[in-house]
Amino acid sequence: MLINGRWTEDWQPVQSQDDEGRFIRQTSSFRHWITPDGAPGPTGKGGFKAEAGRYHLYVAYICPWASRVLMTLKLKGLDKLISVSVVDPRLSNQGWQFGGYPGATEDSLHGARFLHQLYSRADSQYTGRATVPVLWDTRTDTLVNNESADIVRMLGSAFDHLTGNSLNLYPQPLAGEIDALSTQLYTELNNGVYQAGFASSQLAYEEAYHRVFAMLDQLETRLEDGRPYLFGDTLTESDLRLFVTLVRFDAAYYGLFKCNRNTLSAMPRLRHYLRRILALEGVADTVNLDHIKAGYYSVKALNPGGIVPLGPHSL
Ligand SMILES: N[C@@H](CCC(=O)N[C@@H](CS)C(=O)NCC(=O)O)C(=O)O
Repeated sequence: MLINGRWTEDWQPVQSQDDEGRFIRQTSSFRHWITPDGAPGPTGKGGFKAEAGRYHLYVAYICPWASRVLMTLKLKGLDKLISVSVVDPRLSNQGWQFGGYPGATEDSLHGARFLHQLYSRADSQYTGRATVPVLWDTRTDTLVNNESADIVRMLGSAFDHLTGNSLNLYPQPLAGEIDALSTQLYTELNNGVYQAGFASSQLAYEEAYHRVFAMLDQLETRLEDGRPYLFGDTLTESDLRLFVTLVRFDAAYYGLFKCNRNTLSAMPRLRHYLRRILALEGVADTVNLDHIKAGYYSVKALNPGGIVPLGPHSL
């Protein structure tokens, strides 16, 4: 991680943990918002006006949080207004790095070798981990926001006057329910699989395992009435949250994270739901199964030999 803007030790997957060995994820620290006119958003400072060609996004295809931002970019037709760099899926001793892997890119803005260089460029005293996604402002040469929940929300509406895209992933009448379900999806599932995978005690692993499958069972039941999306006919942020974990489940979480009561392919409604979202225009471009497998299985603490499983071959 970075301490006062300097890279200090080899990258480790576990960020912090509690006394019982439960994995704890770091909270994000750059929280400015792009808005239509540059007025300040709910957090951070103003000055980040929605403009074509001004912003750049750094992502990893392996990362579910970065991927939901990429999905938003595609679904909202923003990929022509906001450029993207993709890190190498394999974590190095200095965390995310650029180039050198099929489908990854260089840092087209700064030519950085490691993602952490962007964090210390934005804040020379930054202390913390260098995570994806990163939303970068080329005008002021700084990091706007590194919290995917914020980025999904702001990309969901800030550029609508420029794109004419009216897809609303956060409709006001559903806002309360979306927030409640999103919190539950995050704790039980999106982060729940990581808590199973990175648990450092049997107790912490089993707790997380049971919570993951209780949530999946609950979702399988929710889809029983044939609804296409979690809230019926309307695709929302919650569907993006769920999709990114489902699409990684059989390839990474089932094996590497020991979430192996059953594969997702054994849950017919969730499987159909996954395929339905994957078929939406642009979404398949955000899913790279090869990066997902290579990335997760590069975490030496969980897979010291670095062997990447051959299957599954498709979703
Ligand atoms: N709160 C962040 C979490 C992002 C996150 O944890 N990203 C992971 C990859 S899935 C990461 O970059 N980890 C690198 C590290 O912790 O050093 C968000 O949702 O945007």
